[in-house]
Amino acid sequence: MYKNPIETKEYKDLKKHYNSIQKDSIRDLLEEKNKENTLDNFSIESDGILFDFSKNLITKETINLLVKFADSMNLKSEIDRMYAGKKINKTEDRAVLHTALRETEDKQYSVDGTSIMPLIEQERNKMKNISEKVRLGKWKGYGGNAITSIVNIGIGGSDLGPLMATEALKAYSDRNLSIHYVSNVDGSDIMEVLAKCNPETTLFIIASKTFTTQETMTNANFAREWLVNHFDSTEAVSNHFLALSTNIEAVIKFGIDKENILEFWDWVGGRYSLTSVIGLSTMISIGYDKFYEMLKGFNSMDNHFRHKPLNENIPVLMGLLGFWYNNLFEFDTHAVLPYCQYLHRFPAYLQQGDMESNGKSIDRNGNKVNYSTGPIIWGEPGTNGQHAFYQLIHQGTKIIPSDFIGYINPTNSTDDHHEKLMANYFAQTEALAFGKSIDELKQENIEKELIPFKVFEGNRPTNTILFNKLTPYTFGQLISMYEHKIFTQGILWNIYSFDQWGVELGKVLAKKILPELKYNFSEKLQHDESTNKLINYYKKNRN
Ligand code: G6Q
Repeated sequence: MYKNPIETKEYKDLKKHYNSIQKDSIRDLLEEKNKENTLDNFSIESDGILFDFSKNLITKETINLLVKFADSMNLKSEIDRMYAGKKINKTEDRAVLHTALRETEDKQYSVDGTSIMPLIEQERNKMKNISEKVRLGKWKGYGGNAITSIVNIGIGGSDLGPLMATEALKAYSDRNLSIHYVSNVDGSDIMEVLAKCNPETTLFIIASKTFTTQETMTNANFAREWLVNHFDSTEAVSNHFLALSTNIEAVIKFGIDKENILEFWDWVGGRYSLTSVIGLSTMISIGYDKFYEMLKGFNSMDNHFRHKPLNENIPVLMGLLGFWYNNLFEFDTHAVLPYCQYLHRFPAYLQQGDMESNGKSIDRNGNKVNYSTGPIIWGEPGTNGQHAFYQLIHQGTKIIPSDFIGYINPTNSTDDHHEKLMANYFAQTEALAFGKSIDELKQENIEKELIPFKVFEGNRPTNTILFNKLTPYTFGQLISMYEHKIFTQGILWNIYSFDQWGVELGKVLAKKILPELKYNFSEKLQHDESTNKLINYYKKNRN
């Protein structure tokens, strides 16, 4: 039996502590009441990352109690169980070993008593060979032309990770190659991408763990037809199609050559698969060496998470602070705000990582939970978000704890863009924490009637995450950091973070309705009245 978190003594102690400090402000906590709360107590520097959590509604005692709570939920031994290859994804009877994918030293990871390191190395070498061949112009299409466009067809975990990473690391990419991503079963997605591609020079990567996903298979078949029509030969498929999958049989059935299949395994979850062969499009874009550098960054943070004591452990502290706000203050959402244009898809990626992992309401004992679990994750890059939704974060009725991610050195040297970007970055967390008081406004001679509208209460919690520069290495550290935050919270909430039955249901339901949408389907619809009516309206008006 796993413990119900809110029935532990440690949670109750936390709750008592919350009751005693909940009315305090960040300003008081940081500046006045508790002089021992110096920045040193609330920031961690590790392998080039500064994680500053001083602008939170916490005292040192909060952190002590949160860490004790994590201990009571056996966080440390659960981390060890993951690394030991135990089948912690119980409802799917699978181990969870994405950390092995970025192991750069010769550590032994095994599943069911068999080492998985040789498998990982074998596939990584295949990725290396393919990406080098493409990047050197040696991968030729059926007509003898070098490949210049890569189209990754996949969805969810087989799309968001490589897409986000390729965008994030664009500055390190080979600009002679264009990398595209098709995910949606809205045909406009693939049509717009194909319009930019020449069949002679296009390589399709079909990325699907199961190789049965409706969206991906529809787009893959469409792409295949587009290519075969052009060359008027099915033989062309071997020069233009690769597959990344765990389902080798289905790939072969689709018609992709065995040597063009890169494999991964059921102990790699879709949303944790970026460092598996699913990252091939990113490797083609930035090259093997940079990809390997990225893996090292991942590995550095993996080791930090695995070995650091809980109170010095960045992902653990992020997870605990999230728990503090989610379960004690009952704040429902969490914003992730990268001050970095290259990370513009990071919030979307994290939405899947976090919400698909911890959006659960059944605990590991199979019981419905009686407490809140995963928050709503959202965000946009700064400063764009400042001109859109920050109004609500500053002055709305909802409190939204936020992560501010920034880089000390810019990727591109321009005039003073970067100082302006970072001035905003620092100013926002300052304003969110300390606000603007009536007295300050009076001192600024603001008209009396306008003062209430211009008051900022402040007291909005933020984390400041500062890296030296966006490189493949620091990018790896960042992603791993959030992956382990998600793991931590799953343990604190006593839920299974690595299954996704909610996603599976959608896959089944859509398959049932599909034949009913055909014009010649004449049987009586068997849905509820609302759905029947909508389907009939659709069919009546479909050209
Ligand atoms: C990820 C989820 C889900 C999955 C997609 C695509 O963790 O399981 O997002 O990645 O549904 O699945 P396939 O890779 O099997 O096509």
